[in-house]
Amino acid sequence: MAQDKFMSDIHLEGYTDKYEYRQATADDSVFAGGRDIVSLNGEWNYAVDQYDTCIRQDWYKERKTDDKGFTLPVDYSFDEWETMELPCCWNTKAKEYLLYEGSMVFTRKFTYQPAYDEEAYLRIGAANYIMRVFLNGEYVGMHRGGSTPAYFIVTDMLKDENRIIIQVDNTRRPEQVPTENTDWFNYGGIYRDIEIIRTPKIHIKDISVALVPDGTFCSIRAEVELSAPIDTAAIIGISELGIKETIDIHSGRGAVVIEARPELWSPESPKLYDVEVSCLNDRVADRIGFREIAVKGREILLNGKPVFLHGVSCHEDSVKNGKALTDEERKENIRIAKELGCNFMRIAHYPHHENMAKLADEMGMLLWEEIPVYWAIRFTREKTYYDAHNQLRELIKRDKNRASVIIWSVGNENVDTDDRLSFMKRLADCAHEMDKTRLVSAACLVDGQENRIADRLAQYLDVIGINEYCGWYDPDFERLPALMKNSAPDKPVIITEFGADALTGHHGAIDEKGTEECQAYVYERQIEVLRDTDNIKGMTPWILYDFRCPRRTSFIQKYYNRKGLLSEDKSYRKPAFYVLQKFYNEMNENK
Ligand code: GCB
Repeated sequence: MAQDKFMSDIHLEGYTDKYEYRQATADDSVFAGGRDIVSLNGEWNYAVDQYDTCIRQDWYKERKTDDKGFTLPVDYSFDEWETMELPCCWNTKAKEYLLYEGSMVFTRKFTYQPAYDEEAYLRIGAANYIMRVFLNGEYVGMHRGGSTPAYFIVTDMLKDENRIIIQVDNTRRPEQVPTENTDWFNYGGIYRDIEIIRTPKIHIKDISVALVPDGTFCSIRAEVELSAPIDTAAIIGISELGIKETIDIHSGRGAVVIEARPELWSPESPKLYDVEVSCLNDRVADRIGFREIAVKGREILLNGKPVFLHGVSCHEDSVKNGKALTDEERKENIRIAKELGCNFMRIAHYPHHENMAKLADEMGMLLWEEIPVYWAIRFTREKTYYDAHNQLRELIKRDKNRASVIIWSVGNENVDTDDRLSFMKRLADCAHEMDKTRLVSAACLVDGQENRIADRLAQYLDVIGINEYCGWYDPDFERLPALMKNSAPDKPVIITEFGADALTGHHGAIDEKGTEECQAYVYERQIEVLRDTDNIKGMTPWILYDFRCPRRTSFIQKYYNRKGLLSEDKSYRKPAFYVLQKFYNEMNENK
């Protein structure tokens, strides 16, 4: 028997198939605000598991003896493994892990006091890209997608003393979202919080609270979803507005529209209200801002007034912490963007930590959030669509109560083929259907032949994002005014990218690529054209600071994309920073 098992472990090709079921999706999430939470962050034992032996041999079963009771050899020793402080990206923890791609196995023990009549959700904020979770000798489930949270109900598996094992696999694969080829670093690890969310058995599963987007700013809509299809009532309270309303719940769902005149949220005045929802013996809370974002003709309207989005793009990247930024680093990014004169950030190219939107709510910064439908996705593969669709839904569910988030982006720079069009139209439709309080966009390519904005996806978007690199990949500057002249989109356009590489301290002539002077010159020329183009309603130049990038190997780049306005450690502002700052300041003064 043991011998048979050994043979199947080493010969089985489809060893991952047995873990394809119980995939956590957006439908499994639970609203976490204001709840009792047990953190599992901290020291975990770990091992690099390059050959996936953990899942080939089902280590989680901790099989110690064979059928006859003889002791079996094992290939792991969980509690003697080295430890790593989670959450983190393993790449930044030791030199030998910097370029490691593959599987790592993490495990720890923890105590827990199960309560009567409770539900316990294990939430993992993000693990890149596939994770498989095991608890107390059982398979819990798996999750796909490297930047959105996974939720698993573990109520019946929890004991006083527990052993959890999480296998994380960050192998790049062409069928994933993103694919194996991106212009950013493929960090690995469990790099966002690991926690158990405790709720009553019947509980509030989700709440959505927002200003009714009808241009009158005088009502708030609250929607509640329960974990069970029962008839009951919930109560929403916003004490600062004197609101305490009953929400009738039928078959586990209910909504109410409440007359209210909240102070409107904006980057200049980021007013937030404490909101509470209770139902039966459950209660959740959030801090929510009320604002309206809309498009009228070629204008973007914030709270009914035209707004120009002075923005900048930003990756989730840090020299020290990879994608596992600290809140202090996130605040610093927002602070620097503000110093630049920004009211808007494009947080590219995947969902960043949810605290980014929470901090943007508090500090007053509009956000563009994106899913990693990036470059050459397998647009014909239905399972790939399902993955992208689920990541989009997980993101919208996670951040839908954040006033700062005004745009969902369904992708970046995908060639305009029929297959791509139908894939991304479905995503845009999904975002529109799930959320009536935000705009939907994508960062599109220019039609290079015709030098026109002509992406067919634009008809399904509220705002057109355009990446153009005149003065850089497209060295002829004259193509930029021509592009603007050739295009007459009937919607607002945001230039979601332009830019140029510059290595800190590298000087030369304006036409010498990679110098600070060349980058500043590209910014000057771009601004000259864009400032006078009527339907450009925003821009998010590429990018706030240099970020790690394995594709970039020149002596200027040294494995970094150098299009940052600041150096990778943010200690140095390149001259282009001041060029953009001057332009934004002028615009802000002339408002
Ligand atoms: C782009 C991509 C972005 C790259 C950038 C570049 O168009 O959207 O991910 O990093 O260009 O630097 O080439």
